[in-house]
Amino acid sequence: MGMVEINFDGLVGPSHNYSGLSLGNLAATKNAGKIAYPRAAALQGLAKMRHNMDLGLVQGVLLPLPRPDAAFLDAMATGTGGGADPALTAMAWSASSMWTANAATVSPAPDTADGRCHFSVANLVTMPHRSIEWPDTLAQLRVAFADERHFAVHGPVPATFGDEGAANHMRMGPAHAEPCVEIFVYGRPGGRFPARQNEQASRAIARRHGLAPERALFIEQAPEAIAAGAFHNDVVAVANEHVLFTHEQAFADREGAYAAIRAAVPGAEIIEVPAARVSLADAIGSYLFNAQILTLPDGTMGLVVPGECMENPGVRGWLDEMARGNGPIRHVLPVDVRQSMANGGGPACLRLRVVADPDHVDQRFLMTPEKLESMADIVTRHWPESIAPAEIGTPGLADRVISARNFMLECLNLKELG
Ligand code: SUG
Repeated sequence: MGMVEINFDGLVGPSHNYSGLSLGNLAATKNAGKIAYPRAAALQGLAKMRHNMDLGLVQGVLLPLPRPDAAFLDAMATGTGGGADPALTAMAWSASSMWTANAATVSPAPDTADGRCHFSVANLVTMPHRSIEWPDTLAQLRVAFADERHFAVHGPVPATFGDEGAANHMRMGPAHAEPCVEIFVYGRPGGRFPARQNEQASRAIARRHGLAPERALFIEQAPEAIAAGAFHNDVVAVANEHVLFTHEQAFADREGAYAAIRAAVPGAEIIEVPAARVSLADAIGSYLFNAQILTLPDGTMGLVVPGECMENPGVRGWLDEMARGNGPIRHVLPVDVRQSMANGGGPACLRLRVVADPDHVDQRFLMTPEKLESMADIVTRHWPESIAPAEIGTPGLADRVISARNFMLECLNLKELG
């Protein structure tokens, strides 16, 4: 088929819950302790996949990791019964692997020295509940992208340096299948909230992926953006081909960042949303930038935004104007991912972008309309309808969560991930 962008969405796992585990993620903190709806959450995610498939795009999926994480509970020498530490229990139950933008950093084949698509699984060390994801994520990536003629899947960079994957990485250039410039955005520690992406981690990834120095830019995220709740760059900026869609306050040195991008990417178009039109608080509250910019089959671009953007008059007004204007993004496409949004995960968090020939990927991870229907059926039959905080850690629910995932693995013929 040739190289295309494939979005690998994380299927929302059956243990999806609101435990407020991410300091600096304002939505997750605000919704801590609420009742979660895993079945509705997974169906919303599947509907988003269907939406993008209906646009004529190739869609992939990554599966939830085994939860509760028994190996973690075992290593922490805490049981699952009465005396267990509730904080550790919540970590072991988190369905946070749904946000596959944090699974890995991906450098597609046209950008790398050996002409293979490179993956580095993210260590996610800043948040304890996320630091336990990478071994199972790595195992899954090694199955999905097993063909070593086309893919190289690396382990994490040392835990000394926090790495949160593609959420802090953008790629700009003439077209997905052509050599592009990779932009790594890192945070400087010392602010009110943790800076989750360390510059050294980003630089190590660029080196191990074999990016030519002139094809890698390293840009500091604005400390005020992190302090306002932009715990990843993809909460305030997103890029596609020659287009960067960004909030005015995304980068520490705005002018310097734009100049570097314009110098490295011929024809770069920067769509900046001024703070005077949409404040940082409104951008973060609506998740305007946690959007997918998709190149549609007719060559135009569409912006897949969370439905929440339509509820904020300032954001909506800005989007309406943009779509009517002469710019490269002509279609605004709202989707409902409210269950994920309440934990700080919008449309862009839920997907890992890979540029590859779909024929080279393990077909079990590629969606078809029939597969989507079968998966929706399993979710409807086996995913818990709701999870209240008091139920987290109970043996009955643990059994349901484990067996729900097993049904899905069976359906996709992926029992080796068990
Ligand atoms: O790491 N939320 C995730 C949201 C990740 C969003 N990803 C991107 N921006 N790409 C996080 O903060 C909350 C889970 C809880 O609190 O139970 C959580 O992990």
